[in-house]
Amino acid sequence: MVFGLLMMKADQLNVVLASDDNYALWMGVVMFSCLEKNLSKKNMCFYVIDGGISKDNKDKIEKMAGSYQSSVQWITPCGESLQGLPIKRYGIATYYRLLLGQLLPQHVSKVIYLDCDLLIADDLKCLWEHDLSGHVLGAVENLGIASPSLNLERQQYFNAGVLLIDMYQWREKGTDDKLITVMKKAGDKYRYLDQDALNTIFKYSWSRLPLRWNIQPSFWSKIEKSKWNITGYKKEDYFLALEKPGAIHFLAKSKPWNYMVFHPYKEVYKSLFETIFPKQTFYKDVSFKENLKKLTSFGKALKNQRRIRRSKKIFYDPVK
Ligand SMILES: [Mn+2]
Repeated sequence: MVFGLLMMKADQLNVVLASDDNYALWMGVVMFSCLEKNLSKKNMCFYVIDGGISKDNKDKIEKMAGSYQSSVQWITPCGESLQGLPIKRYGIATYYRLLLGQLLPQHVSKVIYLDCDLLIADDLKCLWEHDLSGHVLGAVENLGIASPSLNLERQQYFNAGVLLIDMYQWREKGTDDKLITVMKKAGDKYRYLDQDALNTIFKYSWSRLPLRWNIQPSFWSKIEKSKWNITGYKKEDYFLALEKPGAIHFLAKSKPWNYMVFHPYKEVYKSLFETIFPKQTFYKDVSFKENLKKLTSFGKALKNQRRIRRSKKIFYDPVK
């Protein structure tokens, strides 16, 4: 019996996500792509920190996960410790990843944290088994710029959209409290809020994950301009990511559900969404007036179309 329990745990892969109702279905896409790519048949367990997801959306997500014999555990956060923190454009749910120590069940010793604006394109097992070499956390460098709020070299600043976390160490080091303390101390100073807080606490002490596990929008321009040398990754890392993408991150303004956004994976994302939630409308901003404002980004859009043609090797076939 005990042996059986141990076996079950060893084979379990924990994913943690956080969302409010606005992002619930986008989160559903992340979960669906995790399950579709779970070729190693790991027992995938989702912990969702629930920032007010409606019953209707929860049902949709549970139904989808259930069809893969996977379970979802909803965790209701108590917002007390977050009171008084600046929200900016992100919403309170962005802070939940700072409270993982107190929110996740104590027996959870390792997790993969995923943002809700991702598309998983490979088996998470490869990420799960990455050796953190004693570090609390693993992440991919932020390919854009380092946050102007921190005095940190660009190669040392990580993006917090995909994290591999040793929860045992996280708790032991009192990470929740440390993060909230620096966050409160910084007040309005942090441009990227919780990502800046994480970078402050884990400064020079994070493990660098392979680039393919967090492919950010500026990845494509770095490839085109051969500008990998300004980042901490090598040319080989970029080409491996192109060949074998792990997670596509639609960060900042590159959200695929915005009409005037062009991204090499936009169509793939859209077709996945329509497969999972056939009755839902995909675009959030189809009004003419709204899009007129965005016409200025049209040059950028054409450039991205060229990128799509060039990176023919990038594909994601949900049917396979
Ligand atoms: Mn994100």
